[in-house]
Amino acid sequence: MSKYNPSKIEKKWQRYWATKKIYNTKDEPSSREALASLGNYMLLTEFAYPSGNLHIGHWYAFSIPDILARYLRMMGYNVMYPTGFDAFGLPAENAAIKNNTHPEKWTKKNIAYMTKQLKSMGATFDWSREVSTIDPDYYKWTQWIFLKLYEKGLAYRAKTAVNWCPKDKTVLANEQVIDGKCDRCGTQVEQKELSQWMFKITQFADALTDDMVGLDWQETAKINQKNWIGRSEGAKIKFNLVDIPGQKDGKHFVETFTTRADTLFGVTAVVISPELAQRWIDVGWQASEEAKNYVKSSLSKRELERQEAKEKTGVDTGILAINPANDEKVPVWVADYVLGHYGTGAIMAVPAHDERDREFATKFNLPISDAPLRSVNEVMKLLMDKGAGKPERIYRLHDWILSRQRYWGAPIPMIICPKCGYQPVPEQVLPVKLPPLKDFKPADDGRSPLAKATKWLKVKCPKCGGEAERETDTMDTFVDSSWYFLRYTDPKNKKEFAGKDKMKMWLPMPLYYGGAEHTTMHLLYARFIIKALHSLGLVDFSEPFLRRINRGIILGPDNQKMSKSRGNVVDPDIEVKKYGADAVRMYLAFMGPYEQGGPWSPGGISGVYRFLNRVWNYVGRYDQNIRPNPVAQRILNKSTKEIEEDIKGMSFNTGVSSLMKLLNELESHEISKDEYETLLKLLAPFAPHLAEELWQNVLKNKKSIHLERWPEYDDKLLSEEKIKLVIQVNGRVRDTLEVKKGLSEEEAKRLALASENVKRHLIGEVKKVIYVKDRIINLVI
Ligand code: ANZ
Ligand code: ZN
Repeated sequence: MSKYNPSKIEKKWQRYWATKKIYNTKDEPSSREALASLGNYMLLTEFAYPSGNLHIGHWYAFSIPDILARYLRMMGYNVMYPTGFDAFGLPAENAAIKNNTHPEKWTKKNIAYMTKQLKSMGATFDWSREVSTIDPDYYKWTQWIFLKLYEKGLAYRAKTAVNWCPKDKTVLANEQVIDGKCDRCGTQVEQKELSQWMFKITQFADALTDDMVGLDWQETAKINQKNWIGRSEGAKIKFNLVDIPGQKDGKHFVETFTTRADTLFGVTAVVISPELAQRWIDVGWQASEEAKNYVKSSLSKRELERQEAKEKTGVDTGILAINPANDEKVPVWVADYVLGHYGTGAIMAVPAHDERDREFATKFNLPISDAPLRSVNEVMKLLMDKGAGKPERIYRLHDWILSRQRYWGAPIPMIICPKCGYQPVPEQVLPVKLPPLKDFKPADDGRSPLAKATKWLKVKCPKCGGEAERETDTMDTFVDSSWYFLRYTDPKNKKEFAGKDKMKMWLPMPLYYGGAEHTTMHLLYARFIIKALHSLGLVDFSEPFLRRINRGIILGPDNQKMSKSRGNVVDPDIEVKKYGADAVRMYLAFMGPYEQGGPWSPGGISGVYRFLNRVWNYVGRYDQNIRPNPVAQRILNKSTKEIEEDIKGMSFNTGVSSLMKLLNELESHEISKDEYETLLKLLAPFAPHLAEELWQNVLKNKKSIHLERWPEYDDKLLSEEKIKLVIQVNGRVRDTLEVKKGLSEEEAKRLALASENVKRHLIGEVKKVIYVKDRIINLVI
């Protein structure tokens, strides 16, 4: 037999699988004759953005879930494992700018190249269902969904404090600001007040929090998302103000948010945020120079910087507030430890019970009251009777700012008429196509480059027919990806984003793989969009992803994050050339628990490669004329169970070890055709090309191994498994018996006593028996 040559066989089988379309999923339950279908099963890995090249992380993301996809197919499920490209958005556009090309050209070129690379993985992708978010047939529905949300008031435009990235020259959502920096380019983000399009995600804040209970997600992912939404139960309490210099009437108040209404009698100050102070200044409060300067300098600081400051700072405003509980007058201070965009932007300070307030009071010599706590009921009743407070829930979550002042995105389908204001683009004329634009780079004035597409810009107002202009902002790319999984169920539909009958067959999704960084971005947005569509009656379910698995990260051989500058980047193309796709896939599976990832080891992959060579060479041991071998059968039976449980439990690494152990055990035996076939089927999900080559070319089977049924194991055979039991007398080995696994102490003792060799050494009575199940029995005399 020839040498194992993956580069030769892998391409060949990839072509064969594609021509035979064996991974194209039909909507109706599978009718493959050999398989009784167990039903539809959609599993998905987050689609990639066309960055240019597949890195090893992509391989980890896509080829490992493919093991499960293949196993489920062999079990008889009608499996859909689609993929596509998240091709609009900042990352693609920035990369294009860096490479001095146009985003459209760049993106399309990369999609073509990466598709080729993805195909070299030998995964079970159904390419007939591919979606790409830049396809007008796709973004037509992104725009349509926007319009539906707009109709119901879930999309709106308002002036708001926004994160502005000066480098990318666009607004970012809160989720896209990591430690005060732009998630895309790492630049320090600035705060601005701008009018933007927003989605009312906060309307679903409770559902997004509460519905997580029923989801099978990693606990850390649930906690992170819950904290991000940050529901807080408390009360809003109103403090009337005594006097404000420069203000005419005396009817002013400040509202505070507290989670500790029971501490109301211990309030010794009201503290407002610099943001709120600025609003007071804007409406005519004549603040002292000191206060004005303090507000100004605070506002130039980042929120994080303010929160992490070692020392509390602040200025007395000179204004007094009246505690509604006891009519006591307390000073109003402005201090930057109070955040402008949380709660009401003002607090009641209770130094006796709150750490931050205590630091503040200590620094500025404010009194610390020893008033006793009251019961929350008592306090709430008092406040409600006076109309000075009510229970309130607040959230850390803000509405999702979705407009971007960038070219490479789906245009927001709105029209601005000087007479009628904002008007939606009529549904029938969707999509609003992105106009070709040579000068697509972001502008310094904060206006979208689409303003330069003068012909495209001019449009008739759909309401009055007068001259109007199109909205020039495009949508955040997370809008595109918030619904793409729906489209896989019905990718060619011209009338709907997906037919309800089709969605019913596949969704909600049983299993979704992705990166941990998406917990507070994509996963949150997609859950919101589904809840919004559900509330509009457009989908039948309110949670898209029943089970979620965040994969680990592949590190460089030096145990560090891979990066060009460190020179520790592993290029999958090179590894595939050297060892073949099967070895790369199998090594990635073998590396460690999927949820942990780990460092790439050159020794590790060559070890897996040697194993595949051994499988290849083992074929020489198979002989047409060999009869079924009960020992080999028992070994295979046990391994089938082990490997099946490993795959089902996502323990792919132990699955590979089980395969290795299996080969070790089999290598000392000759096996029949049947047994050899079983071995190949167990190998098929892990090393699909090698298994196919041996299956069709050596065993001369006519159909693909990937259409075969997964081997069944016999539980009875497992319990009849034999082990070697060591028999000792007074701690010295006197015999070894091959016995049934799982013997009771009684049975073991009976067998031990029957051994001739043991009998010879048994002088006297057995006083004690020490029995270690399936290993040792020691008779003490
Ligand atoms: C009085 C009090 C007494 C408070 C006490 C706490 C303990 P969470 O759970 O995070 O919602 N707070 C309210 N708005 C704030 C803002 N904009 N910036 C900074 N702090 C703010 O925390 C709610 C508590 O954080 C509120 O309850 C308030 O302080 C403070 F013994 O009110 B508390
Ligand atoms: Zn009009």
